[in-house]
Order: sequence, then structure tokens, then C-alpha cells
Amino acid sequence: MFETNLATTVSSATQTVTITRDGPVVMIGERINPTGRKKLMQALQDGNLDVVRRDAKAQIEAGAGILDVNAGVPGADDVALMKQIMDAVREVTDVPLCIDSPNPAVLSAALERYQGKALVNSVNGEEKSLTSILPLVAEHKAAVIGLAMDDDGIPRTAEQRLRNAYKIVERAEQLGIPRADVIIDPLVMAVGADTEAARITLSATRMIVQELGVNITMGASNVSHGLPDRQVLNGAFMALAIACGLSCPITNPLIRPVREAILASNLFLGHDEWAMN
Ligand code: THG
Repeated sequence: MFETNLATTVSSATQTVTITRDGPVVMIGERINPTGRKKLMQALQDGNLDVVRRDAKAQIEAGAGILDVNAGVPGADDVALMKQIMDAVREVTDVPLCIDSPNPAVLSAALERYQGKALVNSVNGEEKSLTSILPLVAEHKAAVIGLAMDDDGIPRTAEQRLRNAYKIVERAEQLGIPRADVIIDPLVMAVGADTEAARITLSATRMIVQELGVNITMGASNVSHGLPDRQVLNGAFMALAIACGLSCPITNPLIRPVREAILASNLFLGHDEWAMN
């Protein structure tokens, strides 16, 4: 169905996950992220990691293949907190991790500690991001998510997002990071704020897949921000995005319509033999 489908492997000490459009969608569980989650934020501020352990377990049971971990608590020591979160997750599961931080010091410390090949979330096309994040990724032989934005912000056109993706891949390759280890996020904006938002993301996805062959991720639930019936919208958008080439969404696997859209998409794209799932 697609031209080139590069395979990204990520691993922990004991498990390897392969992301490719030639296989089923890999869910990156988003829930270990205090942004917008008051209870988790409070628990982390109190030094209570029980919610993290519970969220890790629940997401794995719901089918997540990778867990995103984010330690973004305002005023907290995010380097120390990221280590605590990684340790807490390790107590309940050993799936590969997606280390989610804008802070190079957090990424560096987390990669230093991590056993395996992590996914770094994220670099973008801004010069200061390219020069601070990509060398860390190269040094640790990690994989990386590249956001299709640059110094001018998030482009309104699919063409400019493709150019940003191209730039990130090029700069990664210059540092010896294989193209297969770069996963592009074409960026999802709220369709409630801009009628064209979803279509721009879907077009960018198709173009990036066609031109670069790389894996695609996105925080797909952004699409429904501010609208009613979010779960229905998120499920439908998920199926459309997978048809366009999305291979590893960052999502909440506990939301039924989203999980169901992913399972159904796997079946229809030939990645669920005899519909066993
Ligand atoms: N791309 C990449 N990384 C990302 C995002 C992305 N990381 C963060 C985010 N976006 C995806 N992760 C989350 C994590 C938690 C929540 C949403 C996205 C969350 N939201 C609350 C909820 O759904 O109930 C409420 C949020 C709100 O609507 O204010 O918990 O796009 N590469």
C-alpha cells in the first residue's frame, strides 16, 4: 500500500518492538504525563509513584507496545523526577520507553540510565533543537521523534511540514543517525479551531510517507480539543491517519473507540491474520 516502509526498532533490556507500516500499529501509551492531569501532577509533587505504576500496567494490558514518560511538573527537578518515573515503570513492566521532554538535560540523564534503545520525544526543525538534541540521540544510538515545525512555529501547509521533516532527517543522517531511526510527527492541531487542521495533518502524513518512507507518530487526540464526543472523533481520525501512514500513535489505549479503531485498521490493512485480535 505504501512505497517505502522503514522499520524502527526500539528496545528495553529484555524486549524489542519493531515499528513499520508492514506490521500492526504500535501504540505509544501517553498517560504517564502530568500535563493536564491534576491527580498525577499532585501525586508526583507528593513523591507518590503509585499512579505511575498503575498507569503503566493498565496501558500495557490495553495493548500499548511502548510507554511515553514525561516528568513535566512545574518547579520540580525534572531530571530527578524522570529517573524516579523510569524506575517506577520498570517495577511493573519492561516495555521500551519514549522519553518525553523538551529539556536536553533530562534526555541526557534518562538516556544515560536507560538500558536498551530508547525513543526520544522530541527534536524539531528549530536550529537550537537540532543542535542540542540530535547529538544526544547519535551518542546513545537511540531513535527520535521529529516534530515537523521550525523556528517559524507550526506551518499551516502540509508542504512546509514536509520540508521540516526533510530537514530533520537530513540533519540526523549527517550525524550518523539512520533515517529509519527518525519518526516524524506531522503535528495535530484542533479541528475546532481550524476546519482545515485535520486535513493538513493527513496530507502532510501522506507526503512525508511518500517522500521519506519514515514511520509516523502523532498525538492524535489533539484533533478533538474543545469539541463534544471527543472519543468518537478521536477514533475516526485515528483510522483516517492510519490509512495515510500513521504507524505509532501517541494515545490513550484505555479509550475504547480509539483502541477499537486501531484494531479494526490493523485488520483492514492485512495486519491481523484471521481477525484473531
Ligand atoms: N506529539 C508528540 N508528543 C506528545 C504530543 C504530541 N506528547 C504529549 C502529548 N502530545 C501527548 N500526550 C498526552 C498526554 C496526556 C494527555 C493528552 C496528551 C491528557 N489529556 C487529558 C485528557 O485526555 O483527559 C486532558 C487534556 C486536555 O484536553 O486539556 O491526559 O502531539 N510527539
